[in-house]
Amino acid sequence: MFNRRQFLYLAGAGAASLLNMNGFPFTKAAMAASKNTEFSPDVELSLRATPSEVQIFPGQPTTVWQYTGQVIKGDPNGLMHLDQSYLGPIIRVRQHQKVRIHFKNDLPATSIIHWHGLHVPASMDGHPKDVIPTGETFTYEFEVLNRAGTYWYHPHPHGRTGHQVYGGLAGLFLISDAEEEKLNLPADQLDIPLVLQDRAFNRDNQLVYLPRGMHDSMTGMLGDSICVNGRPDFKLAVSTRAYRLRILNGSNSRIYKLAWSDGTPLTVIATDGGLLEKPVEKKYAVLGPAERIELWADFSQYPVGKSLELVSKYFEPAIQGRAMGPRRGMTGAETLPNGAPFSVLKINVATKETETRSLPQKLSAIERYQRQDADNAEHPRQFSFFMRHMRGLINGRTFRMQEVADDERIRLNSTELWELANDDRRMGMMMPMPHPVHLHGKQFQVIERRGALHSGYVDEGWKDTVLLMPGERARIVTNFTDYKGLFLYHCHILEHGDMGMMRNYLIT
Ligand SMILES: [Cu+2]
Repeated sequence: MFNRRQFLYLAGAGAASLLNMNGFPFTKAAMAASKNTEFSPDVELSLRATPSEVQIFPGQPTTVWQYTGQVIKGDPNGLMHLDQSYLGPIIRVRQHQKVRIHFKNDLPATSIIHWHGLHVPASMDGHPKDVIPTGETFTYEFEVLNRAGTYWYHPHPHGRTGHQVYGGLAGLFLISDAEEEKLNLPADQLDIPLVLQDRAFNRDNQLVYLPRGMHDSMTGMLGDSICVNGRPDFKLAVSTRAYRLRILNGSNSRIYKLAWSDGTPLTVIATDGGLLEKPVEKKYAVLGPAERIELWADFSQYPVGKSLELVSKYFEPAIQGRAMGPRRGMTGAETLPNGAPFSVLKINVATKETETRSLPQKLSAIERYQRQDADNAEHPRQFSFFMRHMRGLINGRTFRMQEVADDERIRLNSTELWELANDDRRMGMMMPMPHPVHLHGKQFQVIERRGALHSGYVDEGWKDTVLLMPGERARIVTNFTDYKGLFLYHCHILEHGDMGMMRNYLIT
C-alpha cells in the first residue's frame, strides 16, 4: 500500500519535506474579482474547488475533489500545499489580519466554504443557503478575530457536505498571534499538521462512499483505510527534538482514542480554539469528528532508530459495524467499526539533534466561565439530539434552510448556558450513535460533562465541537458577541448533518 518512492521521500528527507511550499504568482483573473473598496485586505487568496486526480496507490490514480489555491496578496508562505495529498492548501494567517478569499466553484455541484471554528460575520460563515453553482465565485472578507490555533475549512452544502468532504474537500486554517509567539513553540519543520481521515477505496483505487446506503448514513461513513494528510500508511521521520503536532479529526464520522504505543502519556497543549492555560497530560485523548488537539511531542529521550506509533485504542463501540458483515463487493476488507483499535501513524526517530526548547508551563490566559456567568444560568437552553425514522433531529425538528424556532433566538451580547444532550438512547434507538455537536460562529467552554470516555476529553480550553456519546450530556457556556445573523449548530457526523441533524440559531 505504501509505495517505495513515498517511503524513501519521507524517511530520507525528514518532516520538513512533507510540506511543499507553493507561492503562486499573482493572477489577473482572481484580482479582477475584488471590487469592494472599503475593505482593504492584508491577505488575499483564491481557492478553487475542482475534480482532480491524486496518486495515492501504485497504479490507477484516485479521482478526488480538491481545493487548490493561490496567494494574490500577502506572505507567499500563507498557503502551503501538502505533497501528494487530496487535501486543500494550509492557510496561515495572523490574528487581526483582514482576509479576502475568492472561492471559485469548479465542481459539477453547488458548494460553499465554511471556516470551521472562526468567529466571522454570518454572511461570511458559509451557510448552506449561500451555496454557489458551478462556475461562480463567492468572495469572503473578514477580519481574523480568533486566537492562535488550528482551525479548518470545508464545504457546507446541505445534504451534500458528507459527500464533498469525503471526496477530498478540506484544509487547515492556522492562526498565529502575539501570545503564542512569545512561547517560542516548535515551528516550521517542527510544527507538523496531521489531518486524520478514514476512507474506503475499491480495487481500482477509487473512493467508495456510502456503499451500504442508509446503513452507512445512519452510522456515518466509516472507511477501513486510515489516512493522515491524505496518505494511508503515513510515516513520519523525526529527530531527537520536541515537535508541535496539530491533529485534526477530519473524518466524516470516526472517533479516535489517541495514545502513544509505548504508554507515554500524551501532552496536550491546545484544543479546538487554541492553546490551553497549561499543558495537560492524558493517558489517551478522544477526538470526535471536527475536533482538534495539539500535542507537545518530545522525542529527545529516544535513541536514533526507535520506532513509535500513534494509535487509536479500543473503546466500547457505539456502532456495531462488524455485526453488519463485510463490505460487499468493495475492498474485501471488513469495515473498521468505530471503537476498533488501529495504528494511526508510524514515527521513526531518524536523526540526532540537540533539543533547545522546554515545554512552557504556562501557555495562555483563559478566563474560565462558571455556570453563574450565564444570563440564563437557572434556565439553560436545552437541545436534544436524536435520530428517528432515518432523520436527524434536534429537539424533534429537522433542518429547514431559513427556519428558526423560538428557542433558537439569541440576544446579541448575551452569555448563555446551553445543555446539549445525545438522547438516542432515551428515544430507543436500536443503534445509539455518537453526536459531536458543533456551533458555528463561536468558541465555547464545556463546563460540565459526564460520559464513558470522560477521561479522554480535553475540556480545559476553548471548543467549537463537543462529542456526545450515546446518553451523554454536556453543558457549555459562550457569549454571543459582535455579529448578528443566522448561524448553524449541528451534528458533525457529516451524514447526520446531511440527514437533517442541523438547525439555525439567530442572533438579534
Ligand atoms: Cu450525529
